[in-house]
Amino acid sequence: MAYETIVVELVDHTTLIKLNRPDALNALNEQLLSELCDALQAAQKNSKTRCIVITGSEKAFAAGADIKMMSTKSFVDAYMEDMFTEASDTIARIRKPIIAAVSGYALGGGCELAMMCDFIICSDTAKFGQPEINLGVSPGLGGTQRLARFVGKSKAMDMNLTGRFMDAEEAERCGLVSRVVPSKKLMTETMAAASKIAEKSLITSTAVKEMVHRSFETTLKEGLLFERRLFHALFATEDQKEGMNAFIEKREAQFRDK
Ligand code: DAK
Repeated sequence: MAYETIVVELVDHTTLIKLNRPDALNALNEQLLSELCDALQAAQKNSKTRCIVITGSEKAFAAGADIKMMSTKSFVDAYMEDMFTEASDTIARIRKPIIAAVSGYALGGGCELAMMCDFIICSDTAKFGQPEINLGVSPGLGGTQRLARFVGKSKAMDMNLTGRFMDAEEAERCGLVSRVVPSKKLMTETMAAASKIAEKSLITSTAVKEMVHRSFETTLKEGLLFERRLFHALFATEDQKEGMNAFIEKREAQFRDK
């Protein structure tokens, strides 16, 4: 598929997806989301891809869903088209690790897209927000749900009710992002993190992703059982033998995803 709103590149074992609607600060429209989903599914299928990075431009990761596209929609349009549900489900079904590299604005659907990734690395220029309330709507892709789980009720209420933006330092302090790096180093740091992940057994990184995601879906007791059972299952892999033998033999492990 030839893409018009994203740029996709395979760098070593990382599929790098760059949102590319500079005139609209990467606002998410149907075409962009459809191309993003296509690229993610292709990366999931591509045996060379072991990690995925989604990024935007220096000015904006994404300034939200496309307001111009949404402005004329009626309730019936939004409800019957089930706007964005397919994209949201598709992103959630990707099993390989996904990192969001955020510079500049990550607002509304942009903040929600970043939160759908497995973790966020941001530059010191990043600004996160759920300003939908200023448009007379609410978030629709997790801005009230994921944000509350990630940063707690008080901050989620503050962000969603006032529509204010959160800077990078606050985002790191409250656990929304895993690291803040200088703007110029955003892509090198993120790609280095992706390379680190790519070195691991894909079976293990897939299992770990599933385990952490399960922690948001279930009770602690069930989550711990799920973790333990998958942990037990990993002893059936050659990669477990290789990883442990490599440690004992004081050498780097060579994982083969077997
Ligand atoms: N949509 C469309 N165009 C946008 C846009 C957006 N979200 N954000 C920016 N742009 C466009 C601007 O209109 C402008 O285009 P031209 O006027 O040049 O044609 C261009 O990008 C540059 O923007 P500015 O001139 O405004 O640039 P500034 O540096 O002055 O300001 C800004 C940057 C990010 C502070 C400002 O652009 C801004 O406030 N943007 C809107 C942010 C926002 O409100 N985002 C939330 C959007 S609502 C759903 C699920 C999710 C959602 C909806 C439905 N369902 C499941 C149904 C999500 C909703 C949202 O995200």
